[in-house]
Amino acid sequence: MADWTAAEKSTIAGVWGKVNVNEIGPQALGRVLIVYPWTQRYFGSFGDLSNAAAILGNGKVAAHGKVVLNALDKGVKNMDNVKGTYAALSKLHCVSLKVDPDNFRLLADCLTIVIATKFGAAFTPEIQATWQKFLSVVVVALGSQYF
Ligand code: HEG
Repeated sequence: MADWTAAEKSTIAGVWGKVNVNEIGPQALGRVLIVYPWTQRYFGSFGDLSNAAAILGNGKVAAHGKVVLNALDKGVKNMDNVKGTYAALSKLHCVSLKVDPDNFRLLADCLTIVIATKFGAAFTPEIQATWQKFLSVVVVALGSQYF
């Protein structure tokens, strides 16, 4: 899939090392559900998603945000085989969960925004570029079993 330079790998490891999954995961998924409300259709069993405060205070959203970011950890640790790492998860989202793969990009973008807000000036444009390259590869990998 993608070839990574040592500098890119180090940048990704650096960003990821500063991400608290338990904090950023809930915020990123919460932001997706608020900014793109149609994504709520996949989480019908999660209870109250009726407004931003309800979403950000929803324990099931928080728990699932952590699950998603813990899955991202696998990609960070397997940067040379991101596609293989997410093959089964892609199939699950396609066949069982029936998640429109466009939504992976939305989640990636919200995650970047949450990280940028948290890191501030330390999240330079160069770091952002490498980080978004990595997330793009993850998004493509998660969509790879759809066709
Ligand atoms: Mg998905 C379940 C990872 C985006 C909707 N997601 C899961 C699970 C993982 C995961 C690890 C648990 C799988 C299992 O039970 O074996 N999701 C994951 C990643 C990303 C992502 C890594 C993107 C980076 N997911 C995503 C998006 C949506 C979505 C954008 C919908 C808008 N995921 C979804 C749903 C479930 C999972 C509805 C089942 C949740 C449940 O019922 O607990």
